[in-house]
Amino acid sequence: MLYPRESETREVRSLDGIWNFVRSDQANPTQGVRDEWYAKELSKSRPTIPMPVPASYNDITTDNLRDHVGTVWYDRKFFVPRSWSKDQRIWLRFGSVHYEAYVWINGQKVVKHEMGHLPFEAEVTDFLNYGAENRITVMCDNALIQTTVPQGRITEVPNDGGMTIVQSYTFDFFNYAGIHRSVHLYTTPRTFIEEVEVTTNLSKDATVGEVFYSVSVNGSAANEADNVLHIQANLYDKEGILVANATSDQKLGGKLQVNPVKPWWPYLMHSEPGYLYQLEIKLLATNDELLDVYRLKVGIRTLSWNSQQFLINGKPVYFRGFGRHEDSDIRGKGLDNALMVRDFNLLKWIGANAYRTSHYPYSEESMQFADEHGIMIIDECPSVDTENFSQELLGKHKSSLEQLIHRDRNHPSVVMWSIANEPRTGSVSADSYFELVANFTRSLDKTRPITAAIAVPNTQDKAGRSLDIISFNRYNAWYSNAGRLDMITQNVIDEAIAWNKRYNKPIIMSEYGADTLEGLHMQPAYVWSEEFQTEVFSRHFKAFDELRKKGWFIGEFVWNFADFKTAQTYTRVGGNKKGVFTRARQPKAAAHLLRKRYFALGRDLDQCSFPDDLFTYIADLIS
Ligand code: GCB
Repeated sequence: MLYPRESETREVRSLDGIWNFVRSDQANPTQGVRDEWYAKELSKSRPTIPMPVPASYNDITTDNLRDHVGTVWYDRKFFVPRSWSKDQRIWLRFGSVHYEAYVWINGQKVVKHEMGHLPFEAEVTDFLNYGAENRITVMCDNALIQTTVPQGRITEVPNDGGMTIVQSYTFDFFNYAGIHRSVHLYTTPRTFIEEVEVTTNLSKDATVGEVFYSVSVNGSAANEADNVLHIQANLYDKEGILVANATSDQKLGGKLQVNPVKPWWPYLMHSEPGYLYQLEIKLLATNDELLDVYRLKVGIRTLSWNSQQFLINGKPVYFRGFGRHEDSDIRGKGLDNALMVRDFNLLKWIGANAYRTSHYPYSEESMQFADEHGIMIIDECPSVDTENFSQELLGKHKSSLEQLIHRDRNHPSVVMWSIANEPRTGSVSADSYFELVANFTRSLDKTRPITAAIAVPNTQDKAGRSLDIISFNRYNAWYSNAGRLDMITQNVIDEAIAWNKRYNKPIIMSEYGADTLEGLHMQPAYVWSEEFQTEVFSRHFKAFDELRKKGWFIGEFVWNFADFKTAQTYTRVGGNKKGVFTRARQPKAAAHLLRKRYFALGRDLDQCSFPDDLFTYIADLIS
């Protein structure tokens, strides 16, 4: 699915802003559908409150909307210009609604979509009033059950006043809900470019680059025998200079060659990381009439892997990064450009070259940003704590990967697919389940390796054989042997070796860390203090350096980039505090240590230079 972009043949309009909002009665979640609230303005059925889009709705009000379970409703009005009635199509596109969405335009149902964190769209050409006012209504359901991705449970339990509905889930982040990303209306010509798939290659000496593109076209002209559509593809460098072009003869795909090429490199692996070309795809009719134009950024790079290494452009990669969350005060999981740019500034400040989109796909805007800044992404689907493996769950799990790969396959920053976080891979049914999920993923994209972040002991795991790279999560000195800093280094070494021995594949430690309350200081280190987090990191670094010598240990990912909100439990003080940064995106003490390590690794492995302020002057004697 293509990101909505303007061009000489396309217009894009945002529907972001303040919408009207109604919550359904928890005990009666389908009432709005039965009573057809979508048939007229919501305010005619129920009192509405203002609700920002994009944002999670949970933390906006001062009442208990935070813990609402079930359906909520949004609506707003918008104008469609008269000029849009001309010979073209109009599309309505949501960047994401969590978890399930039903959408009506002027009272007519146009689309239903299940799965948070992923875009969906519908053609609304025939539903709109042109040169007039229109109404969009959205019903969003946040209920998670055993066959949703991720899974949860809805139970009815007694409370002080009678019975109430409770949502529970085992995953460790708040089930924020609502219209999380932007809503767009956009136009395309009647016959238009529907999909573009790009893959790239480099010559052995990395001087010549190849861009393979394949286009799918939708529209009546595509089916007319006498109208042989073709593609003109132009590739421009960063300065806007045309460096390659091709006209495909009666085909909707082809190859561009760039010589000399500037490959896409990760941050700190090269002096010019994140180099992007612009690919211009022009759809032409037989008579060379221009039907549609779509432009996208392309990074030219290769990925390869074997039983020991993961390589980019032929060079072994050592990942130094984070598990993260899309999470912030007030807006929850709502897209926020200020937060996104701040986060990338912090990632670069700290010298990270990668993150995992734990535990669901992140915004398309952040994927584009990662391309531009050379941050490698392990792209995770929304399957967390996967258990009770059923056919229905399998179908939805596969669908989440299909949607994810279609959305993200053209991003050079995406270097790996993660098919689950901490699935219960000790159970017998996990074996065939993950084989099916991994094979399905491979059938959609063979150019990237597959991983999953596993937490069961390696002796019990049944998924690793289906993966290309093994990632494991472990909390030494926290969930096991709490406070025992002397029980980290050897345990990490032993466990990584055991994983490698069992599967003979590259190994990543995809989570480690300790909850840390900003401002709590204790010497000697004590759990929850800043000193403790710093020590926990340092003991892990020691293990990682031992493991790096073995050749198959390829990365370290701290849990977590920033503090984030979770469900309420007695183990969480205002949320999960394992952030290296606070929820307000300020560094804790351990951030300064991590920064020194990540830059030291960058200098050692990739010859990057140190930032001037990496070390604080102490005395002439020490440098
Ligand atoms: C994990 C999970 C992550 C949690 C983390 C923790 O293993 O993958 O979602 O937040 O542990 O802090 O407990």
